[in-house]
Amino acid sequence: MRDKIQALLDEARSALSEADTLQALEALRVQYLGKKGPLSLLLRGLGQLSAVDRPEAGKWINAARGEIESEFAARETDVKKAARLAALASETIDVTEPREDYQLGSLHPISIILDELVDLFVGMGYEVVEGPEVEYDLYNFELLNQPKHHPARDAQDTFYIEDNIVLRSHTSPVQARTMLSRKPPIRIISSGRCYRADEVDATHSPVFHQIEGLYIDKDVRMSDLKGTLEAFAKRIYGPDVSVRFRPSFFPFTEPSAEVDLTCPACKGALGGCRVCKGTGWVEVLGCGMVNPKVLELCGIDSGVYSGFAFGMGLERLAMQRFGIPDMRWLFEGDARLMGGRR
Ligand code: 2NM
Repeated sequence: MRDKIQALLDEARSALSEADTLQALEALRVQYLGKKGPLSLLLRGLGQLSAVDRPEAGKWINAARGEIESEFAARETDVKKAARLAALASETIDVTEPREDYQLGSLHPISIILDELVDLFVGMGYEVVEGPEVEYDLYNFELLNQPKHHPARDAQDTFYIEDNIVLRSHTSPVQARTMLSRKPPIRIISSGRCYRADEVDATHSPVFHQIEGLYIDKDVRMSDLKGTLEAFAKRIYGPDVSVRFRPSFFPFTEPSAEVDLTCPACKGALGGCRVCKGTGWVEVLGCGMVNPKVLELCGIDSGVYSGFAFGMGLERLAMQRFGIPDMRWLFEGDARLMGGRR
């Protein structure tokens, strides 16, 4: 009996050591520990032994059963661990492996233009100032010499939140806030999203971006404005660009001017091109000497100080620079506009 059990143990052990899947283990479990397995048979056969031998034999059988069960458990742990290691090895993903069709993105055209302008004006000593996009009527209009019933305040052009609160229609309220809170010399640029109730088309968007500059000190003259904007034009468009000032009107500046540059696409060639509509010139910005009324409204003595201001739309600059024919392209998020390339 003892030998029989020992042989059975040896056999089970060697079978176990060769089982390397959970299925194989389960099959062996049925084979050795199942109701029809050898141990069960031996147990059932106990009745044929003498009463003297029976308890001893019962102990052996149960001890063998315990042994086999614990070896099964140990083997099961090993097999599971091996299976997990194999899975880890075969399912490994090398996240550093480069894709062949990798798309390199780039900044949005508006961001490229803005970064460049901020760089330029910061280099000239200007400081970037930000302000709220939801603005009081006071800062957006009143202090900028656009009293109630001024045509530019028409509800058709401006998004009203409440009677006296609007979505800013330009970034000038940031300039007004700065004039009120600081003493000259003031040399700032402000930029960001602006809002006007325009229908969407190839040249209009209800959300657009402006950058504006303001310089206030003693003895600031129109010639300073012209020099500053010529430096801006040559730095952004190259030394060959020509700058043209045309008289214009803005309520917050007097005198006011609009500034044209020789077309960056055709360089002002005779006959022009699509970008400049055949004129050889493109309009880039508005500017002027800050209206003394605005200085006074913003707490600056116009008898002592003078200043200039200028403002430009980033969409128009980006369209001219990158040859984008339709402003909607700037807002639609098409990856081709973001420099996606292989
Ligand atoms: C423009 C054109 C002309 C401007 C004026 C001011 C302020 F606050 F100083 F009065 N800020 N920006 C200005 C002047 C803006 O944009 C086309």
